[in-house]
Amino acid sequence: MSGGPADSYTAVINGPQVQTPSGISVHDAPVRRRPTPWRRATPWFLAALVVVAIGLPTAAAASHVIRVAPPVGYAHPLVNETLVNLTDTPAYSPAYLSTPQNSTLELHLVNVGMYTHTFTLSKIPNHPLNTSWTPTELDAFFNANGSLANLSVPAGGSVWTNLTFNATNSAGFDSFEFVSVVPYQFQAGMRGFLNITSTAPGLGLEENTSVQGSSYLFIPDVLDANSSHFPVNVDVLVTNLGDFAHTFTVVPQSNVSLTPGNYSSYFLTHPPLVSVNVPTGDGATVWANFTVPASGVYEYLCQVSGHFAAGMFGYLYAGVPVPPAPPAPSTAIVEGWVLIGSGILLGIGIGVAALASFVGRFPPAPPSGHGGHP
Ligand SMILES: [Cu+2]
Repeated sequence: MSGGPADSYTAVINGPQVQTPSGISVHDAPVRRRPTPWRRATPWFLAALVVVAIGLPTAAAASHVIRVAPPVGYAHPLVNETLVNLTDTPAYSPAYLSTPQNSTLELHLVNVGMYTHTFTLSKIPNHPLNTSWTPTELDAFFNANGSLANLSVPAGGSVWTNLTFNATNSAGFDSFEFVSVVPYQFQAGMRGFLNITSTAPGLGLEENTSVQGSSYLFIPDVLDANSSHFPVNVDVLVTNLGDFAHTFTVVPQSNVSLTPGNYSSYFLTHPPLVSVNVPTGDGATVWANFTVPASGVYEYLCQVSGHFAAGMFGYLYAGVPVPPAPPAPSTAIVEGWVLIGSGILLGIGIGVAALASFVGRFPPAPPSGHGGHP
């Protein structure tokens, strides 16, 4: 960006010299070609332009990030028409999709970032891709195995696609990984999973959560089992995003909040609705299929020693509304300061330019030995 102004700067200085008629004596030239005040201020305007050039994209990026902040932590309802945002994090939001077998999933892919992303869906079910692969190795995998979808979505772009899952490409409880094959986006975490449920639409509910071993979290830590009839069957696909073993254990009574100190003794007399061991290994999955007896809020947690205390729990909202998503204040505050900083940079640039143009109005002191008179 700074190349443009620098080029025009050179043209302004060189122009009069190039056009100087050959008949004019050399010592006349400095007097006749003395820069006008505005031309003298040109370098300062260019300096201000550089400051502006630095400040503007930063400000744009900051406001952009605020706009695309994904609603982390909340489950999506089971629908066949699904909106997926592609962000510069880089990430998919949501990263977990589901559709019943023998259904068509209408995907609306919206790139809310400033970089191109792809939605590339692996053809091989239940086969997590290796995040330590290089971009070349990732390309080699898709070249060798093909893909169910491979869509490039440009910055600000929007693409619709229909994906049909039947006995040909999905035999049942399958999970297909989707990634961005733009170099280093998959490696930076741009991956998600499309899960095929065997639950017929309308007969039950299906949700997804994943466990993150490194920071002891369920993502999301809120599941929405939006049903009007009870009891209802709920299927939760749990995906391990880390290397540690975990459990997905649902408290049998609604509106009971256990603590790390009392959950073990509580479960002795109140067996969980379900408790599944989440297999170790990044991308490993297990289904938790259970029946929710009545509406209410059901806590779920990990029973591995120390994990609950470290924050590994969440809540399943069954037939009751999920509370609104909390804002993400930390990033907003940081980005607010970036905006303010950019504004200050812009102000300094304008101030420098104004001052320089004012100072530039005064002619320089005449050189010694050369009077202004002939
Ligand atoms: Cu755990």
